Amino acid sequence: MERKWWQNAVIYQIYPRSFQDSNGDGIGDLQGIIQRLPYLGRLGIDAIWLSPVYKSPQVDNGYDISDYQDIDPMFGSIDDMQQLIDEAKKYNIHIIMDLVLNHSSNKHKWFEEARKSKDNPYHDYYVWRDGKEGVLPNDMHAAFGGSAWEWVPEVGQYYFHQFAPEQPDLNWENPKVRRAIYDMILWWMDRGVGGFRLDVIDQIAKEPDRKITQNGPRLHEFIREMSRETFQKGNLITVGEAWGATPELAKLYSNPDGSEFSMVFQFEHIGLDQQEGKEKWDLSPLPFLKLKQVFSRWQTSLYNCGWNSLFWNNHDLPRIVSRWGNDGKYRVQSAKMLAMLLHGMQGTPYIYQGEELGMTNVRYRIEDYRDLETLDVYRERLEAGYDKAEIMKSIYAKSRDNARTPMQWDDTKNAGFSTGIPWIRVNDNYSEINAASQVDDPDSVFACYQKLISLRKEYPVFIEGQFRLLLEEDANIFAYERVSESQQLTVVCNFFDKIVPVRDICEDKDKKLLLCNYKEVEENAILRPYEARIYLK
Ligand code: TEU
Ligand code: CA
Repeated sequence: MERKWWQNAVIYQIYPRSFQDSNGDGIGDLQGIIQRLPYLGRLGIDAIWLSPVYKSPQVDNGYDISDYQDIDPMFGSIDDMQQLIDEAKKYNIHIIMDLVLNHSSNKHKWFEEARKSKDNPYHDYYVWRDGKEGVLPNDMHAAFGGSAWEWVPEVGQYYFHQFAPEQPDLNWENPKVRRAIYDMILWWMDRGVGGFRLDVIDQIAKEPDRKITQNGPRLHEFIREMSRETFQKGNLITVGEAWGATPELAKLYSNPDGSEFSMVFQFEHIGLDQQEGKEKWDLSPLPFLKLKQVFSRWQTSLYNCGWNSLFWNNHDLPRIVSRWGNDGKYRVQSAKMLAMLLHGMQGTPYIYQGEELGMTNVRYRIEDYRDLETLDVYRERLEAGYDKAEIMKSIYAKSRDNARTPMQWDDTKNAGFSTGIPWIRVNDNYSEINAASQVDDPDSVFACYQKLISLRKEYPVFIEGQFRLLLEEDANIFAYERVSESQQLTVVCNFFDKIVPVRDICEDKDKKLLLCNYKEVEENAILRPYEARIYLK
């Protein structure tokens, strides 16, 4: 298999506004990230996925872009951005920019022109429908609540927005829009970025008259054109966010011929702990056997014909140690187990800021939440008569702000994140959970991630080995093997807080223990709470 650099790589996602503040305004920024490059170099990651830092009114924390080729002053300047790209290279770290191409901000000059009149040259950069005020084109809903249609009296039309009204959908049917986007991507490539993450990319070929949002008929045509016109001119990593992806579609998205992307983020595992056909707020216990089946299907489906991304967390998701691990007595063991389980699989692993420390969810008063999606659901469900305690239970479990509390650097004020007042409250547990207390501790969660990153570089079987699920029906253990011509990995994880028997998997004397999340293996025949082991043969 001709290997690409990103197949050996481990990617670290930074949510800039919560990572490191360098000028005391309580908001993380680019100079703060530059200050923390030595920490990221020590962790051993190969690239940073940077959530948006472009000019933006910040309605959706930067996922509403008003200038794709300039940096919002709250994060710094375009010179700071270039400095980060150049400085990161000294640590062999590529910078991956987050491209939000499904929609722009309503403050983008394109939209400000487009809304002036129907014959404005930018009008068809967006998706408009004639209508009468109060008579919606159809009953489509937006992801952040309310109708997907917004009335503009000046033109006597509605525009389409899959997200907030301040995030009007771009019209990809218009070749001028596509050309402007490709020129912008090439501009970033010329500045030396190492790749792109493409926000909700499977929603760009929308057809609202047929109520199509994901996987529209022209989607792969648009993606292939964009790839030809831009990505294929460089040696980039490209990862598309595709909530509607299936393994079959992922074979197109991550075709080794490079015709579309390197890989996609698919979310089948992420949706498992919500009630069927409902929203993420409608909680349901994790079906563990199904989790194993989902991972196994994605691993086997893409083997030798595509490529997986591997992730538990991102800036939209609750923190995995609270979600499917144990953020109390077994926080360290379960955080390590989840890391070992994921990093032993085939694909490119993504570490979300703070995941490498075992950072946890929060339980704030509603006044302390900042995310519009959280505040929308609180208001909507209160108005709909839901019990307030039930609403807060959903918010504690699934609010995106769980991932957006400031990075916990040390046990000084504001966890060393800012000398000012942080834009969002720091998690109260920062004095126990922080980088300073872990970077020199060989038994820390941080050290476990460092080890996993180095093992991936040392043993080719992590990259090449064929995945096979073991103990498929075991209700407590997630075990699999990875087999290449010369090596074999066996990964065995107890997913729960109790002692469980493990049959002969660990008995094989030819297997060398590469990593365990307890100080040592006492008894081969059992796994302690959240115990995980990686063997090499
Ligand atoms: O997220 C896409 C998306 O669908 C998520 O908003 C998801 O539906 C939600 O988080 C589940 O609770 C991307 C970005 O990652 C997200 O931060 C943006 O808000 C969204 O697109 C709009 O750009
Ligand atoms: Ca700042």
